[in-house]
Amino acid sequence: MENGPIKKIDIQQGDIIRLKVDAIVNAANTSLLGGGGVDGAIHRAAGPQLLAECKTIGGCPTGEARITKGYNLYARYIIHTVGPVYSGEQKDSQLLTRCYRNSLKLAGDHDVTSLAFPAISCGVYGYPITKACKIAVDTTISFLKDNPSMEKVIFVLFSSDDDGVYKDYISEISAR
Ligand code: AR6
Repeated sequence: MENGPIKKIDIQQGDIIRLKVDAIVNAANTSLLGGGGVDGAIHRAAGPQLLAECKTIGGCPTGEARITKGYNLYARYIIHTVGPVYSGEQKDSQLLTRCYRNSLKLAGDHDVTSLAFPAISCGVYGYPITKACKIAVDTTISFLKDNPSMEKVIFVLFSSDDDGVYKDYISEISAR
């Protein structure tokens, strides 16, 4: 495979709120009013102004994305996307693909050149990490091919197991 887009992808283990990027993506729910997991961590770190702005948005359907300011975060923006609750049906992968595509598109529309994603749907929503990783990476590579102004996309994994899954997949596709 042509290696350019893969070189723009980084895999890191850690906490997404610490990332020094233009925008981070939040794995939200349809209310956009906060929750646990990465959503809770982002709201705590960004501060109460984030919830105030989210209240003005009026929610977000599964598979779509909405943008807010980053407030107390380093990131200028937070892109909130709502992943599917894993059901084992075909619609899961279509919805998760749309989360990544819509988040990347919204980032590009706001001149974001560096973006960090958590593993959307892979916590409370139960999406298997190996399947979700392929969707995340493949959708991002396809976006990067068409959108050269995006310079860096970082996948931030909380656990070392998840970090390993992503690194293995990047090695696999780099060798193709
Ligand atoms: N940085 C990076 N990754 C994290 C962090 C963090 N600070 N915290 C958790 N993760 P989840 P979902 C990982 O459950 O499955 C919320 O309540 C975590 O290990 O946060 O999309 C929302 O309000 C997992 O791999 O999101 C929704 O109701 C991944 O982030 C619901 O959870 C996603 O786990 C969304 O569920």
